[in-house]
Amino acid sequence: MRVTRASDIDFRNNRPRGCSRAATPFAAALAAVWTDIAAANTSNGYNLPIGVTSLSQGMYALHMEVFWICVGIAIVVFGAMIYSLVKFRRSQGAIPDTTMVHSTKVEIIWTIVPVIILVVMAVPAADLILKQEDTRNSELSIRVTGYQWKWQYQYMDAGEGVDFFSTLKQDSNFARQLDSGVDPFSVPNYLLDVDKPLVIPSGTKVRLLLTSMDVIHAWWVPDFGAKRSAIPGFVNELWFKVDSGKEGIYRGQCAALCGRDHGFMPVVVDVRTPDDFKKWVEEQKAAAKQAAAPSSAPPSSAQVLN
Ligand SMILES: [Cu+2]
Repeated sequence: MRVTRASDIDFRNNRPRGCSRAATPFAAALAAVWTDIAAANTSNGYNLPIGVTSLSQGMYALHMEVFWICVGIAIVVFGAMIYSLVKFRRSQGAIPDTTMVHSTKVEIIWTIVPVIILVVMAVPAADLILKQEDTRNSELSIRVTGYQWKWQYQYMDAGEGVDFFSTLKQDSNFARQLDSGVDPFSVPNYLLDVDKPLVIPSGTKVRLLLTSMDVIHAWWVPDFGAKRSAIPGFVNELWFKVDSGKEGIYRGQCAALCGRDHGFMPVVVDVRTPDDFKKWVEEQKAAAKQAAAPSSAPPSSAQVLN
């Protein structure tokens, strides 16, 4: 089946590109949404992202399962309702049945059926929640601290000693200023880019320990199915394991209204292969060592005079 993408739709005319017949905007939009749902296409914002971790894929599967149950319920309920409205209308000579005021059989059925539906939804949901909370056997821990309005990443385990802040990238920060004169559409990844992203290895169970130094923030990357509050005085845990072969840049945002610049503290994660990650850690440690080492250069004349 051909997958419809956002780029395939001519938004000015609200119909698929190359469509010679003038379809109504609503019908075209509905057709596009339906095609995307059927093809599990999540690239255009109509649906949840499937993501790159087992948790995000589990969330997507659960979401679709509940969605189809809702579609089934809607068809049965609205079908019965519309059929009854049409078939038993007064103009057709329908006579109301005023004798049936109670039916134990019907009451048992409409109690048991919803209970079964709820259990069918609750079992996989509980299973997924238990998986989300299971941070055992993580291979890399990173302490994440929220500040108004930036993130600090402090590595433990294999990355012990690596410690840096991640703030909004300069071009986005400049463009967002009042009367900057910069068209935000000209800035790549406007408000979704940082000076120094969090770097993690693929195929590795990464555990984040989240806290905050001021107000409540929330660390959120939709493609990881990962979102948790960073609360002052508490340490919350969160884990994800990005599938091998899914290396790349993933973006998210602070998801708790945390003050004036809440919209300006994005999250960017650079997922690398374990070998590339090891190299990156070594580079960071070498750079930190160099920065901390006392200068071996002879003092300048100005320093001597002082
Ligand atoms: Cu925040």
